[in-house]
Amino acid sequence: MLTRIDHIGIACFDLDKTVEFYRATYGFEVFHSEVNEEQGVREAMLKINETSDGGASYLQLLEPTREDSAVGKWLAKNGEGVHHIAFGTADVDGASDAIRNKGVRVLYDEPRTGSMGSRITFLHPKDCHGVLTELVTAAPPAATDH
Ligand code: V0V
Ligand code: CO
Repeated sequence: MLTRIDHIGIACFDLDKTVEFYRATYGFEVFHSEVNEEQGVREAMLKINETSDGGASYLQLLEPTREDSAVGKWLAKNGEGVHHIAFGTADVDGASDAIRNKGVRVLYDEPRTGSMGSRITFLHPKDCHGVLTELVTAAPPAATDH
């Protein structure tokens, strides 16, 4: 059902400085960047590796675009660090329903738009042993415009 780590979401105060740290320290380059106004983030995706199901794994660096966003609130409380993990699945709708039926709170009734045209939803961290957990179905290759 869940076939890879799609990404690890890392909250930061200054996206450009954090991108530069990952480039200078590890040699990771920005694969894609965008602003997601609905989620209140400016983000950069650094591709780490391809995966056997045709997808890939990324680091997702996140800077809030407003203080009252999920990442803005989290940063004010915790400072910079790992904000969420995201599992990749071919079927985010089916995975959401299956996990909801196990009694875990799925935050959205329907998946919303994520990075690179993906469809995403989140599981409540209080139901996941303290880990904000995202489920992602990547856009079909032709729909990815980066
Ligand atoms: C909050 N809590 C967390 C947490 N955020 N625990 C672990 N990891 C996190 N990231 C805890 C917090 O410490 C509180 O625990 C409790 O949950 C309630 O938190 P709160 O500060 O009162 O905040 P809420 O309830 O207003 O919001 C928390 C939720 C919110 C998880 C509901 O952050 C949310 O809707 N997140 C989903 C959307 C999101 O994160 N978007 C940004 C990434 P105590 O103190 O009560 O014990 S966008 C993205 O990933 C994209 C676009 C993509 O991948 O493509
Ligand atoms: Co994410």
